[in-house]
Amino acid sequence: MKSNTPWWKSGVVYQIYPRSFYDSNDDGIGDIKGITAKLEYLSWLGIDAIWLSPVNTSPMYDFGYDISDYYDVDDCYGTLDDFMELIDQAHKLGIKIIMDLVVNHTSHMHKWFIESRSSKDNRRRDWYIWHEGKDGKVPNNWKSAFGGSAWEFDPHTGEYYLHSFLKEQPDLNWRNPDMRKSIYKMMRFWLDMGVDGFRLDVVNWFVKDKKFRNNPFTIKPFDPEKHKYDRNRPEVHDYIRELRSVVDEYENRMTVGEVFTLPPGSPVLAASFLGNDNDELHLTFDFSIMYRLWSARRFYNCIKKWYKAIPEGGWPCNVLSNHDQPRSRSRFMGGADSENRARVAAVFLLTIKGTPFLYYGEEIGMKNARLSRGDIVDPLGRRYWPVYRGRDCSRTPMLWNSRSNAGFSTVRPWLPVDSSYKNINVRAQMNDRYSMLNLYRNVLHLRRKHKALSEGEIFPVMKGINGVLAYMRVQGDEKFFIALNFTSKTKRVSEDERGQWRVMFSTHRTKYEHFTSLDMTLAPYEAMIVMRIGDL
Ligand code: TEU
Ligand code: CA
Repeated sequence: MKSNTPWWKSGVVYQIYPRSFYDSNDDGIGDIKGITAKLEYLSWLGIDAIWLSPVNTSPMYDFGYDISDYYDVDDCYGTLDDFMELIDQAHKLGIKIIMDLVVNHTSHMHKWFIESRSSKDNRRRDWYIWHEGKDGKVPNNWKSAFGGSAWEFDPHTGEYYLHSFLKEQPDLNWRNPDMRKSIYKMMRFWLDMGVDGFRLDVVNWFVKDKKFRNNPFTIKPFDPEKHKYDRNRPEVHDYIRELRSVVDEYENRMTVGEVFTLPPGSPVLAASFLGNDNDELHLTFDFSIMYRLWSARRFYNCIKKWYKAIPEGGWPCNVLSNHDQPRSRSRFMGGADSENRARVAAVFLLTIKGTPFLYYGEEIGMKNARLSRGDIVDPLGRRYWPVYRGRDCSRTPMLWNSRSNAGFSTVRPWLPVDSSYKNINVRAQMNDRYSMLNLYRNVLHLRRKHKALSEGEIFPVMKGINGVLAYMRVQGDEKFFIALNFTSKTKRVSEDERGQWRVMFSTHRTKYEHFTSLDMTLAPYEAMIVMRIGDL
C-alpha cells in the first residue's frame, strides 16, 4: 500500500557542505560532480534527500552564503549542467535535492546591489535597506552577527546600507514587492529544473522594523543586544505565506527554515514559522538540542518543549549538527566515551518523532578537526581567534579512506583533513559490522521498513531522570520500544507491558533476542530498539 505521508515527514535529510564532500577534479575543493560520484554511497546508507549548502556563484566572503548570481553555479563547484546531472542521477536513486535559499542578503557583488548603490533614484535602490546617518553616525545601534555595526557607509550616495552579516552581504528589503517577485521568479527557475525544495537561510531575519528603532541593549559575548527590532518582526509571516504559495505551485516540494536564535534556542519561535494550518514552512529547525550538554534529562526537556510548540498539523524536525556548530561527536565530549555517546545520540535522532537531518560525516562519527590560526578561512574565526575559532573545524573534508587526504582529493584540500582519518573513515567502517556507519545504516533501513519509527506517534516512558530515556513509537499495529542509556553505568528499565518483544537493534546485544516483558538491564551507553511481535 502506498502511504499518503509526504516524503519530508518520513524521510531523512543529509546535509552536504559541497566544498568538503568530494573533489572530482583535483583542485582541493569539493564539487558537484564529486557529490554525483558519491550518490551510490548515500543510497547504500539509506537517506532520502540531500540538502546542499549554497552552490550558486559567489565571491566566497562567507563561503557561498553571499550569492552574486542566483541563476548559476559557482565555477569552483562546476556548471549548471553538472547540477542538472546531479538532480537526474539523484532522482534515479530516489534521492531528493534541496537547495539552500539565501535571500536575507546577497553578495555586494550581485548586480542588484551594484545598481542599488549606483544612485538614490535607481529603480533597485529600495531593494536593499538604505538609511541616512544620524548626527554624522550610524542610523541606530543594530549590530552585525559577525561583529561591529550592521551599517556600512557608502560614500558614493552618502547613505548607509544594512548588513546583518558581513559588509559584503547587504540585506535585501523584503518590504519591496518587486524584489520579492524576483526572488519568486528565481525559485521557480530551480523548481522547474526539478529541485525538491529549499532550506531558507535565517528566515526569521528577513524583515526589519519599519521605524528602525534601537534594540534594547544587553551584554552578551559576540551579540551585545537583544534583537527586538532587526529580527523576528511579525510582518515576516505574510511574506513567508506568499513564498509558500509559490512552492505550492509545484507538487511534492518542501521548505525548511533556519530560525536562528542564540542559546538556549527557541522552540516556540521556530514553530511559529510552521504557520496555521500549514500555510508557512513545512519544517523548521529548533537548535535547542545543539546548545545543550550531554544529558538524557536535558534532551528530553528539549523535545518535550519542541513537540508542545508545534501547531496542529505541523511536523517536527530534529538536528544534532550543521556547518555552523561544532560537530556533535565533539560537543558531547566524554573523552573515551565520546564514540559511545555519539551512538546513543544517533539512535535518539533516528527514532524520536520528527524528520532527522544528518550532517555529512556524522554517520562515521567525525570529530571537530584541530586547526591552527594559519588554517582558518572562516571570516568569523579570523575575526575572533582565539576566543572563538569560527566554524572551519566542522567543515573539513569528508573522510573517505585511509589514503592521502583521506581520499577526498589528490591535492592539498582547502581545509586540512582531520588527523583521525586513519581510523575514522568510510571505507574502514563499511567493512566493520559494528561500526558507527553500519549503526546508521541499520537504523535507517529499519526506519524505512517500519513506518512506526518514522511516522508514528511518540509516547515517553522514562523521561531522562537517572540518565535513561525511553519511549514508544506507535502506528497502526506496529509498536516499538526504544531505550537509551546516556550513562557509563548499567541501568534497569522496567515498564509494565507484557507481550512478546523482539530486539531489532542494539548497540550491545544480538538482534532477535526475545523478551516477555519490558524489564531489562541496559549496558553502559546501550541503545536499543525492540518491536512488539505479539501477545503472551
Ligand atoms: O547562519 C545564521 C547565523 O546567524 C550564524 O551564521 C551564526 O551567527 C554563526 O554561525 C555563529 O554561530 C546562516 C548560515 O547557516 C551561515 O553559514 C551563514 O554564515 C549565515 O546564515 C549568513 O548567511
Ligand atoms: Ca574540485
